[in-house]
Amino acid sequence: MKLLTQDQVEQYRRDGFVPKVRVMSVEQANEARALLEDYERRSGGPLRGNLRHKAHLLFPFLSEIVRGSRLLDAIEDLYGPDLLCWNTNFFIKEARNPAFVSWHQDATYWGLSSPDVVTAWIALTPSTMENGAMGVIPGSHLQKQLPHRDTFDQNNLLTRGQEVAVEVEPSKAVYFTLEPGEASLHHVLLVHGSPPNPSGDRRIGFAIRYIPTSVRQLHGEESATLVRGTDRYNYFGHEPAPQAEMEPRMVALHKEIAERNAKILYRGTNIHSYDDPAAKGAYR
Ligand SMILES: O=C(O)CCC(=O)C(=O)O
Repeated sequence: MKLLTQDQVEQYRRDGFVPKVRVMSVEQANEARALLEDYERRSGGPLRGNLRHKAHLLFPFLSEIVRGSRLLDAIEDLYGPDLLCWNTNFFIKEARNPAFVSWHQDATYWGLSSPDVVTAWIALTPSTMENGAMGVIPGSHLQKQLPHRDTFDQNNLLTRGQEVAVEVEPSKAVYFTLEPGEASLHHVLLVHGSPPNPSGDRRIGFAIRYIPTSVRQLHGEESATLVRGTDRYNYFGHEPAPQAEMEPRMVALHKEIAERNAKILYRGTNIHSYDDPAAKGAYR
């Protein structure tokens, strides 16, 4: 075991999550928030559309976070030494804002060949009961894939506003309270969601999706970032690391990659891109 305890690994297998692991110092997380907000100020506002996805291809500070050795030690304890970062997504809830995340399983539209997929949700601000912390239904990952319905709710942070189409008992939920630099880890089939943020400050989560290299995309060509070990399968094209913020070659590559990924996530709808006006989610 490299970072997690045996109990934490057992909890992940049994309950579908590890509620808290420190993966960065508070100072490093505060610095990451400052860099994000500095960019937002210079570019005229909160990250929108495509830029909320795979931003680790555009910003060196995020590229370093996805490759963080403490974080990867925890992921290796769950899925072995050969690891890809398949995706990253910012979940930013602005202060006093109705944006929320409906109860859902991540696996529903991701198109991956196996449920060996874990999210490290890193807090770049405190995440608390007051500002819309994420809640999960323990053990729900053992039910396999559940049916979902798309709502395209304006205030839903998910791409299709998808929600699980079976009764969820909110009283069973466990909420993750995190300080900056702490992460929760959750399984791709775990039912989870989060309420709005009525507080006076933003709640920022950076969600990193990791897979072992043996996992494939079933619905088209995709790329991923090799973050540890060797890729003996080569199911995904390998993504380069950015050397500077918004390098033109990376901006072009990121656009292509995000559009390909959006086509997979929005398959079966008329939407083809995160920036499509018909994608009504709060990501826009
Ligand atoms: O940020 C949230 O509250 C929800 C995040 C989420 O749904 C995810 O990371 O899969």
